[in-house]
Amino acid sequence: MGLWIYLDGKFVNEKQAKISVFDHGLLYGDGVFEGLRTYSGKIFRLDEHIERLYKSAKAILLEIPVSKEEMAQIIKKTIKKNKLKDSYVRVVVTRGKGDLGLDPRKCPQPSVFVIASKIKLYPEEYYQKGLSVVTIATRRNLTESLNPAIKSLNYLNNILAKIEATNAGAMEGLFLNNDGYVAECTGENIFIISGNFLYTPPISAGALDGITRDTVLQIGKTVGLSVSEKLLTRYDLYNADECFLTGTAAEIIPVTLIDGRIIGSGKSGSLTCKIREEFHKIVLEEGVPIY
Ligand code: PXG
Repeated sequence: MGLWIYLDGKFVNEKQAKISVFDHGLLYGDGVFEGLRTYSGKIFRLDEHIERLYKSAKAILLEIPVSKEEMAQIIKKTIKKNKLKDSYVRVVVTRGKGDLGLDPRKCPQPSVFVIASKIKLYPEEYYQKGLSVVTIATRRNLTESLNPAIKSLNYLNNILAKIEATNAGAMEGLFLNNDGYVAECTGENIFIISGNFLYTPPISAGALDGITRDTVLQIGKTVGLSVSEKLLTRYDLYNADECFLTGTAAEIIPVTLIDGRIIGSGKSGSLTCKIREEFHKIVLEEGVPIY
């Protein structure tokens, strides 16, 4: 049967879900996207994801052809149509079809599509033993060039980083910004715990304003940690008691090896485990019901 895909106002079977070779999303990476999760039939932080999508679009002067309310309905309908309860949802808005040439004015009609599918997580063992991370030579895009706060279809900076990490035999790559401070990983934000402090780099260091990141900052406070956004160096990471990554796909995953340095006990720290438990409670309690 295959999945039902929402594509420009219609539901089509995945085999029929096709985009033109003249779409500037494909030709130039000109477009924006979001990745959401549903847990037990509820969409986690739907409004926040929609807000971020429209902010990304505004930053690249792309007018999304449906309202935020319509977008919320489209997302819900796509999940329903595929009868999913625990899913990963990808929302994409491309610049649309246009003649060759960079100028976005060549593209009169942006395309919107939504894929609701199953999510593949890291194998469970990594949530216990943690990931190995290496610093990569490729620097995070300058905020003044292609701001990492924009979730654009142009993810080559991240893909190059992922390739470097894989080539180095690590599970994830750590991005530094052009000043040498820690920015984020290829598709996750990064946190450390030192004593009673929970730290993560500020968005201005070259990170995406992660929705899981925001949730974890709130959880940190409720579990009694002093939470702060601070510029971090690799030295801070190497000497942290605990380190973990956050993202919609990975949720909260410990990091136990960075550039060959064992972090903390070398397995998931107790506070990381606690934050993860709290996160799992929140995703089941909160969220917008689909059914
Ligand atoms: N940094 C970057 C560069 C990301 O792309 C995050 C941090 C975490 O943000 P959220 O809001 O998810 O906590 C991301 C998110 C995918 C996929 O399909 C990518 C992300 C999220 C979900 C799926 O590759 N990136």
